[in-house]
Amino acid sequence: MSRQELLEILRNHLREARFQHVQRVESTAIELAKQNNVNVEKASIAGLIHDYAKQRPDTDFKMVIIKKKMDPELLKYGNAIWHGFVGAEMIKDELHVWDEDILNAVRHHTTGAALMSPLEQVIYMADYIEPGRQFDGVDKARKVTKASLTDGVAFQTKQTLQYLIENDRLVYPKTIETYNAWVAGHGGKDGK
Ligand code: DGI
Ligand code: FE
Ligand code: FE
Repeated sequence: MSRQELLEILRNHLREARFQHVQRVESTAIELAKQNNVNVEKASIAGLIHDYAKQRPDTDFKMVIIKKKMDPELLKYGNAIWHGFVGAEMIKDELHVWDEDILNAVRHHTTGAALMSPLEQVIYMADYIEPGRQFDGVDKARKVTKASLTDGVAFQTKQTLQYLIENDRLVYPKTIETYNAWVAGHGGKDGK
């Protein structure tokens, strides 16, 4: 499938604001890929498709979780967690993307993971710092990520967990694994 064909599919799947977001994530991912010796074409594809499933109804996600015998714990969560983990399955079935590095970048773009390939790190960060993002600390996040991709991952992970706790949100276990590996494991007093 050409980039143009993929863009048409995404345009039909996503609301305009979300369609613009994924194109900004693509540009940011390409930039980060070049700076970090990551495959630029994979960064482009993963950036474009990372939110492919974001606008699907909850019933679609629940059906896939059950049909594919995914972890039933997933059913306790919602769109924020499903659109990555379950979205990757929809991408395989509907877009026929089979590259596991790209699929893992989609799976882990919201929660991160203890082990993330450089491509996964690029997509995790590009989604967080793309030029349309506006939140307290985004400029710091951009600066840290430009200096060091892995420091960017640690920065986002800490901010996100703090945000979830402050708002009494359900924390997906993978989010805690990411925190333990990337924040507590790096220079903290329990760290290596
Ligand atoms: O899809 P986007 O809006 O572009 O961005 P995203 O996929 O990174 O989603 C961000 C949202 O996901 C943000 O509101 C925080 C939320 N999130 C991240 N980790 C967790 C989480 N929500 C819950 N409930 N639990 C988590 O562990
Ligand atoms: Fe997302
Ligand atoms: Fe996104």
